[in-house]
Amino acid sequence: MKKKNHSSPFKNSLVLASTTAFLTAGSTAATVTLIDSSTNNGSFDDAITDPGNSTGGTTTGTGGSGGQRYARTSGGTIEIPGWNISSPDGGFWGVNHSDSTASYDGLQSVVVNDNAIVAITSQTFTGTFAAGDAFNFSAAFGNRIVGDAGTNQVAYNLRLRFNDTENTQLDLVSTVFQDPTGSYIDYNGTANYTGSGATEVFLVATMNNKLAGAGQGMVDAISLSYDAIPEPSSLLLCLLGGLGFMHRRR
Ligand SMILES: [Ca+2]
Ligand SMILES: [Ca+2]
Repeated sequence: MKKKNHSSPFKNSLVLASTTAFLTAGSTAATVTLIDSSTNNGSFDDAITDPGNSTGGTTTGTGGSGGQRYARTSGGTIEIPGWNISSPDGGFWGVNHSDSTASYDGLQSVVVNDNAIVAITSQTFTGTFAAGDAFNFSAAFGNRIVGDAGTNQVAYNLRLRFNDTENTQLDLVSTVFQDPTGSYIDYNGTANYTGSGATEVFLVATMNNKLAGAGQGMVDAISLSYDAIPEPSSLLLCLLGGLGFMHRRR
């Protein structure tokens, strides 16, 4: 025998109304953009004027299509808008554009040549972060083949570091990229903050090109934003409001 459905269409409509109110309240938390192509130089394309601490082993100039080029071969730091770029052990690395495959977004990207590891550190962002806050990210990782028959491997990592007592770190991406054709790949995703009480966060991107092959690694088009979890008090008020609405209508 078929079970009788005791729910009336009217009651179902009340549940729907309550659910809609809940979702509306939850979505009012604004997305805060920390890095994208137009915020804090996520495309690495902002004009570079006399980057600090770029003496010694530095070559500067204009890339093949008009982008700027600041490269180093002896360690140190290149300071560009929004970022500090450093290499602990030399090699050839920097902000570069020399041909049509060297940038994913605009004219400039960060490049690491063979036998170098590069750390790309964002400026520090302040906020009030709570466990569960969602950090949304994307980046394009490039593999540019330079005379090595497509064997080049580059290890890429994006990591968030928070200033809480737990020293929370979130690994957003950790991967080794090898593409015999030379190309970019897109990464995007979301990671939830797991610590408590952080008031500052910054992003560290690293490229390790000491793996197989002598090509170049590149990173471009980094974006980072976060959505704060709704305050518990507002969730509770919303839930109570929904229940009260249902009660009045019964
Ligand atoms: Ca770019
Ligand atoms: Ca390599």
